[in-house]
Amino acid sequence: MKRLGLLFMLALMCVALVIPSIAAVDSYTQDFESFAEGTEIVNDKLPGWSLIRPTSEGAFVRVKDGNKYVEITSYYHAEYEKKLTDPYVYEVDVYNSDTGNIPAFFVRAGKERFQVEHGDTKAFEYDGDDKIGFPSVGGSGIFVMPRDGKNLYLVVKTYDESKAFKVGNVMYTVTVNADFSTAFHTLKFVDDGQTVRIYADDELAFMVEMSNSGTYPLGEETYYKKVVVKGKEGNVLGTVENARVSVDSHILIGSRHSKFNIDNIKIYALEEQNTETSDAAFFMPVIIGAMYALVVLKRRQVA
Ligand SMILES: [Ca+2]
Repeated sequence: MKRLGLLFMLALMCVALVIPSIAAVDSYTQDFESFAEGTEIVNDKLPGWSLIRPTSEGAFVRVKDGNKYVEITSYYHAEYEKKLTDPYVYEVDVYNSDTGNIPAFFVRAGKERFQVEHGDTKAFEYDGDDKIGFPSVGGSGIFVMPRDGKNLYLVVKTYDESKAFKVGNVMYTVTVNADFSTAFHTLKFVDDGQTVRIYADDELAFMVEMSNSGTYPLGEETYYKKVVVKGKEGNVLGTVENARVSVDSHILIGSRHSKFNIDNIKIYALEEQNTETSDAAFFMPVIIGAMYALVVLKRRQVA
Protein backbone atom coordinates (compact mmCIF):
# COMPACT_ATOMS: atom_id res chain seq x y z
CA MET A 1 0.00 0.00 0.00
CA LYS A 2 2.89 2.32 0.80
CA ARG A 3 4.24 1.89 -2.71
CA LEU A 4 0.80 2.56 -4.23
CA GLY A 5 0.66 5.79 -2.25
CA LEU A 6 4.11 6.74 -3.54
CA LEU A 7 3.01 5.88 -7.08
CA PHE A 8 -0.01 8.17 -6.68
CA MET A 9 2.22 11.00 -5.39
CA LEU A 10 4.60 10.60 -8.31
CA ALA A 11 1.71 10.64 -10.78
CA LEU A 12 0.47 13.88 -9.21
CA MET A 13 3.97 15.38 -9.51
CA CYS A 14 4.02 14.43 -13.20
CA VAL A 15 0.71 16.19 -13.80
CA ALA A 16 1.83 19.27 -11.85
CA LEU A 17 5.04 19.50 -13.85
CA VAL A 18 3.30 19.06 -17.20
CA ILE A 19 0.67 21.78 -16.56
CA PRO A 20 3.02 24.78 -17.13
CA SER A 21 4.09 23.46 -20.53
CA ILE A 22 0.44 22.95 -21.57
CA ALA A 23 -0.50 26.45 -20.41
CA ALA A 24 2.32 28.16 -22.31
CA VAL A 25 1.52 30.12 -25.47
CA ASP A 26 1.85 28.09 -28.66
CA SER A 27 4.29 29.65 -31.09
CA TYR A 28 2.77 30.81 -34.36
CA THR A 29 4.46 32.30 -37.41
CA GLN A 30 3.15 33.22 -40.85
CA ASP A 31 5.29 34.83 -43.55
CA PHE A 32 2.92 34.02 -46.47
CA GLU A 33 5.82 32.61 -48.54
CA SER A 34 3.99 29.28 -49.05
CA PHE A 35 1.01 30.93 -50.80
CA ALA A 36 0.75 31.49 -54.55
CA GLU A 37 0.67 35.09 -55.72
CA GLY A 38 -2.89 36.39 -55.93
CA THR A 39 -4.32 33.84 -53.45
CA GLU A 40 -7.26 35.30 -51.60
CA ILE A 41 -6.88 34.93 -47.83
CA VAL A 42 -10.46 34.04 -47.05
CA ASN A 43 -12.47 31.43 -45.08
CA ASP A 44 -10.12 28.65 -43.99
CA LYS A 45 -7.10 29.79 -46.05
CA LEU A 46 -5.26 30.97 -42.96
CA PRO A 47 -5.19 28.14 -40.39
CA GLY A 48 -5.60 29.40 -36.84
CA TRP A 49 -7.57 32.47 -37.86
CA SER A 50 -11.25 33.23 -38.38
CA LEU A 51 -11.73 35.57 -41.31
CA ILE A 52 -14.71 37.71 -42.25
CA ARG A 53 -14.89 39.61 -45.51
CA PRO A 54 -18.24 41.39 -45.73
CA THR A 55 -17.78 42.91 -49.18
CA SER A 56 -16.55 41.65 -52.54
CA GLU A 57 -12.98 42.76 -51.82
CA GLY A 58 -10.82 40.94 -49.33
CA ALA A 59 -7.15 40.19 -48.76
CA PHE A 60 -4.71 38.91 -51.37
CA VAL A 61 -1.15 37.58 -51.47
CA ARG A 62 1.12 39.97 -53.36
CA VAL A 63 4.82 39.76 -54.27
CA LYS A 64 7.39 42.52 -54.24
CA ASP A 65 11.17 42.13 -54.44
CA GLY A 66 10.80 38.39 -53.94
CA ASN A 67 8.82 38.75 -50.71
CA LYS A 68 5.21 37.62 -50.36
CA TYR A 69 2.85 39.55 -48.12
CA VAL A 70 -0.89 40.19 -47.83
CA GLU A 71 -2.64 43.27 -49.12
CA ILE A 72 -5.82 43.83 -47.13
CA THR A 73 -8.41 45.80 -49.04
CA SER A 74 -11.67 47.37 -47.97
CA TYR A 75 -13.45 45.74 -44.98
CA TYR A 76 -11.82 42.83 -43.17
CA HIS A 77 -11.89 41.04 -39.81
CA ALA A 78 -9.15 38.54 -38.97
CA GLU A 79 -9.34 36.94 -35.53
CA TYR A 80 -6.67 34.68 -34.04
CA GLU A 81 -8.67 31.71 -32.75
CA LYS A 82 -6.60 30.93 -29.66
CA LYS A 83 -7.42 32.85 -26.50
CA LEU A 84 -4.20 34.11 -24.89
CA THR A 85 -4.20 33.80 -21.11
CA ASP A 86 -0.42 33.69 -20.50
CA PRO A 87 2.23 36.35 -21.21
CA TYR A 88 2.88 36.60 -24.93
CA VAL A 89 4.49 38.62 -27.68
CA TYR A 90 2.64 39.45 -30.90
CA GLU A 91 4.46 40.92 -33.87
CA VAL A 92 3.18 41.95 -37.28
CA ASP A 93 4.89 43.87 -40.06
CA VAL A 94 2.75 46.68 -41.43
CA TYR A 95 3.08 48.89 -44.50
CA ASN A 96 0.33 51.48 -44.82
CA SER A 97 0.97 53.99 -47.61
CA ASP A 98 -2.40 55.73 -47.53
CA THR A 99 -3.31 58.41 -45.00
CA GLY A 100 -6.74 58.27 -43.48
CA ASN A 101 -6.80 54.47 -43.52
CA ILE A 102 -8.16 52.49 -40.59
CA PRO A 103 -5.79 49.57 -40.06
CA ALA A 104 -6.75 48.45 -36.55
CA PHE A 105 -4.45 45.99 -34.75
CA PHE A 106 -6.26 44.79 -31.64
CA VAL A 107 -5.02 43.00 -28.56
CA ARG A 108 -7.04 42.18 -25.45
CA ALA A 109 -10.31 42.26 -27.35
CA GLY A 110 -13.01 40.16 -25.75
CA LYS A 111 -14.70 37.27 -27.52
CA GLU A 112 -18.18 38.75 -27.17
CA ARG A 113 -19.50 41.35 -29.61
CA PHE A 114 -22.04 44.11 -29.00
CA GLN A 115 -24.81 45.34 -31.25
CA VAL A 116 -24.12 48.61 -33.07
CA GLU A 117 -25.84 50.40 -35.92
CA HIS A 118 -25.07 48.04 -38.80
CA GLY A 119 -24.43 44.74 -37.03
CA ASP A 120 -22.12 43.74 -34.20
CA THR A 121 -18.74 45.08 -33.15
CA LYS A 122 -16.45 43.22 -35.54
CA ALA A 123 -12.99 44.68 -36.09
CA PHE A 124 -14.16 46.55 -39.20
CA GLU A 125 -17.52 47.74 -37.88
CA TYR A 126 -18.10 51.39 -37.00
CA ASP A 127 -18.99 51.48 -33.30
CA GLY A 128 -21.22 54.58 -33.45
CA ASP A 129 -18.90 56.83 -31.41
CA ASP A 130 -18.78 60.02 -33.49
CA LYS A 131 -16.48 61.92 -31.10
CA ILE A 132 -13.15 60.39 -32.00
CA GLY A 133 -12.56 62.03 -35.38
CA PHE A 134 -12.77 58.92 -37.56
CA PRO A 135 -15.21 56.00 -37.75
CA SER A 136 -13.76 53.93 -34.91
CA VAL A 137 -14.13 50.16 -35.03
CA GLY A 138 -14.63 47.19 -32.72
CA GLY A 139 -16.18 46.88 -29.28
CA SER A 140 -13.48 45.92 -26.76
CA GLY A 141 -9.73 45.78 -26.29
CA ILE A 142 -7.07 48.24 -27.33
CA PHE A 143 -6.08 48.81 -30.90
CA VAL A 144 -3.11 50.47 -32.53
CA MET A 145 -3.12 52.12 -35.95
CA PRO A 146 0.13 52.90 -37.77
CA ARG A 147 -1.12 55.75 -39.92
CA ASP A 148 -0.14 59.05 -41.52
CA GLY A 149 3.57 58.24 -41.75
CA LYS A 150 5.23 58.14 -38.37
CA ASN A 151 2.08 58.53 -36.26
CA LEU A 152 0.99 55.70 -34.04
CA TYR A 153 -2.53 55.91 -32.64
CA LEU A 154 -3.62 53.92 -29.60
CA VAL A 155 -7.32 53.55 -28.93
CA VAL A 156 -8.74 52.18 -25.67
CA LYS A 157 -12.27 50.83 -26.03
CA THR A 158 -14.58 51.84 -23.20
CA TYR A 159 -17.98 51.09 -21.75
CA ASP A 160 -19.73 54.44 -22.02
CA GLU A 161 -23.37 54.93 -21.03
CA SER A 162 -23.50 58.27 -22.88
CA LYS A 163 -22.87 56.66 -26.30
CA ALA A 164 -25.63 55.37 -28.51
CA PHE A 165 -24.37 51.78 -28.30
CA LYS A 166 -22.46 52.13 -25.01
CA VAL A 167 -19.15 51.74 -26.88
CA GLY A 168 -16.72 54.59 -26.39
CA ASN A 169 -13.09 55.30 -27.27
CA VAL A 170 -10.16 57.18 -25.83
CA MET A 171 -7.34 57.87 -28.26
CA TYR A 172 -3.65 58.71 -27.74
CA THR A 173 -1.04 59.55 -30.36
CA VAL A 174 2.75 59.36 -30.43
CA THR A 175 5.30 59.95 -33.16
CA VAL A 176 7.84 57.20 -33.75
CA ASN A 177 10.99 56.81 -35.86
CA ALA A 178 9.51 54.11 -38.10
CA ASP A 179 7.65 55.45 -41.12
CA PHE A 180 4.96 52.86 -41.83
CA SER A 181 3.92 54.74 -44.98
CA THR A 182 7.13 54.04 -46.94
CA ALA A 183 7.99 50.43 -46.08
CA PHE A 184 7.21 47.51 -43.79
CA HIS A 185 7.96 48.10 -40.12
CA THR A 186 7.25 45.84 -37.18
CA LEU A 187 4.45 46.58 -34.77
CA LYS A 188 5.13 44.60 -31.59
CA PHE A 189 2.96 43.98 -28.51
CA VAL A 190 4.70 42.60 -25.43
CA ASP A 191 1.96 41.63 -22.98
CA ASP A 192 3.02 40.30 -19.56
CA GLY A 193 -0.54 40.16 -18.22
CA GLN A 194 -0.33 43.46 -16.33
CA THR A 195 1.26 45.81 -18.85
CA VAL A 196 1.11 45.81 -22.64
CA ARG A 197 4.20 47.42 -24.15
CA ILE A 198 3.84 48.50 -27.77
CA TYR A 199 6.86 48.96 -30.00
CA ALA A 200 7.42 50.35 -33.50
CA ASP A 201 10.39 48.24 -34.58
CA ASP A 202 12.45 48.27 -31.37
CA GLU A 203 11.31 51.70 -30.21
CA LEU A 204 8.93 51.70 -27.25
CA ALA A 205 5.86 53.76 -28.15
CA PHE A 206 3.20 53.03 -25.50
CA MET A 207 2.81 51.24 -22.20
CA VAL A 208 -0.69 50.26 -21.12
CA GLU A 209 -0.99 49.27 -17.45
CA MET A 210 -4.15 47.31 -16.64
CA SER A 211 -5.98 46.79 -13.33
CA ASN A 212 -9.38 46.63 -11.59
CA SER A 213 -11.00 43.73 -13.44
CA GLY A 214 -14.77 43.37 -13.42
CA THR A 215 -17.90 43.15 -15.51
CA TYR A 216 -20.24 45.78 -16.98
CA PRO A 217 -24.07 45.84 -17.23
CA LEU A 218 -23.67 45.03 -20.94
CA GLY A 219 -21.97 41.73 -21.74
CA GLU A 220 -20.71 38.84 -19.65
CA GLU A 221 -16.94 38.81 -20.01
CA THR A 222 -14.47 40.25 -17.53
CA TYR A 223 -12.55 43.38 -18.47
CA TYR A 224 -9.80 45.50 -16.95
CA LYS A 225 -11.65 48.73 -16.21
CA LYS A 226 -8.66 50.86 -15.35
CA VAL A 227 -5.80 51.45 -17.74
CA VAL A 228 -2.97 53.92 -17.43
CA VAL A 229 -1.45 54.79 -20.78
CA LYS A 230 2.17 55.94 -20.78
CA GLY A 231 4.31 57.29 -23.59
CA LYS A 232 7.79 56.27 -24.65
CA GLU A 233 9.48 58.20 -21.81
CA GLY A 234 7.20 56.66 -19.20
CA ASN A 235 5.19 59.88 -19.05
CA VAL A 236 1.50 59.39 -18.26
CA LEU A 237 -0.62 60.23 -21.29
CA GLY A 238 -3.87 59.46 -19.54
CA THR A 239 -5.92 57.20 -17.29
CA VAL A 240 -9.12 55.47 -18.35
CA GLU A 241 -11.46 54.22 -15.61
CA ASN A 242 -14.15 52.66 -17.82
CA ALA A 243 -11.93 50.62 -20.13
CA ARG A 244 -13.24 47.50 -21.81
CA VAL A 245 -9.86 45.74 -22.07
CA SER A 246 -10.34 41.99 -21.86
CA VAL A 247 -8.71 39.93 -19.10
CA ASP A 248 -8.28 37.17 -21.71
CA SER A 249 -6.62 38.48 -24.84
CA HIS A 250 -7.96 37.97 -28.34
CA ILE A 251 -5.93 39.27 -31.26
CA LEU A 252 -7.85 40.86 -34.13
CA ILE A 253 -6.91 42.72 -37.28
CA GLY A 254 -9.56 45.06 -38.62
CA SER A 255 -9.73 47.08 -41.78
CA ARG A 256 -12.47 49.61 -42.46
CA HIS A 257 -12.72 50.70 -46.07
CA SER A 258 -8.93 50.81 -46.18
CA LYS A 259 -5.98 49.30 -47.98
CA PHE A 260 -2.74 48.30 -46.26
CA ASN A 261 -0.24 45.45 -46.18
CA ILE A 262 0.82 42.93 -43.54
CA ASP A 263 3.56 40.28 -43.29
CA ASN A 264 5.49 38.17 -40.76
CA ILE A 265 2.88 37.54 -38.08
CA LYS A 266 4.50 36.04 -34.97
CA ILE A 267 2.88 35.03 -31.69
CA TYR A 268 4.95 33.39 -28.96
CA ALA A 269 5.33 33.04 -25.21
CA LEU A 270 6.96 36.01 -23.49
CA GLU A 271 9.23 33.55 -21.69
CA GLU A 272 10.11 31.21 -24.54
CA GLN A 273 12.44 29.29 -22.26
CA ASN A 274 10.03 28.70 -19.40
CA THR A 275 12.17 27.34 -16.53
CA GLU A 276 9.28 25.26 -15.17
CA THR A 277 8.83 23.67 -18.57
CA SER A 278 12.57 22.97 -18.78
CA ASP A 279 12.46 21.44 -15.31
CA ALA A 280 9.54 19.24 -16.34
CA ALA A 281 11.40 18.11 -19.44
CA PHE A 282 14.51 17.38 -17.37
CA PHE A 283 12.81 15.49 -14.54
CA MET A 284 10.19 13.65 -16.61
CA PRO A 285 12.46 10.71 -17.64
CA VAL A 286 13.61 10.34 -14.01
CA ILE A 287 10.02 10.27 -12.70
CA ILE A 288 8.78 7.92 -15.42
CA GLY A 289 11.78 5.63 -14.71
CA ALA A 290 10.99 5.59 -10.98
CA MET A 291 7.32 4.79 -11.65
CA TYR A 292 8.30 1.98 -14.02
CA ALA A 293 10.68 0.52 -11.41
CA LEU A 294 7.93 0.61 -8.76
CA VAL A 295 5.41 -1.10 -11.05
CA VAL A 296 7.92 -3.84 -11.91
CA LEU A 297 8.75 -4.27 -8.21
CA LYS A 298 5.04 -4.51 -7.36
CA ARG A 299 4.45 -7.15 -10.06
CA ARG A 300 7.37 -9.20 -8.80
CA GLN A 301 5.95 -9.10 -5.27
CA VAL A 302 2.54 -10.24 -6.55
CA ALA A 303 4.19 -13.06 -8.54
CA1 LIG B 1 6.71 37.42 -46.43
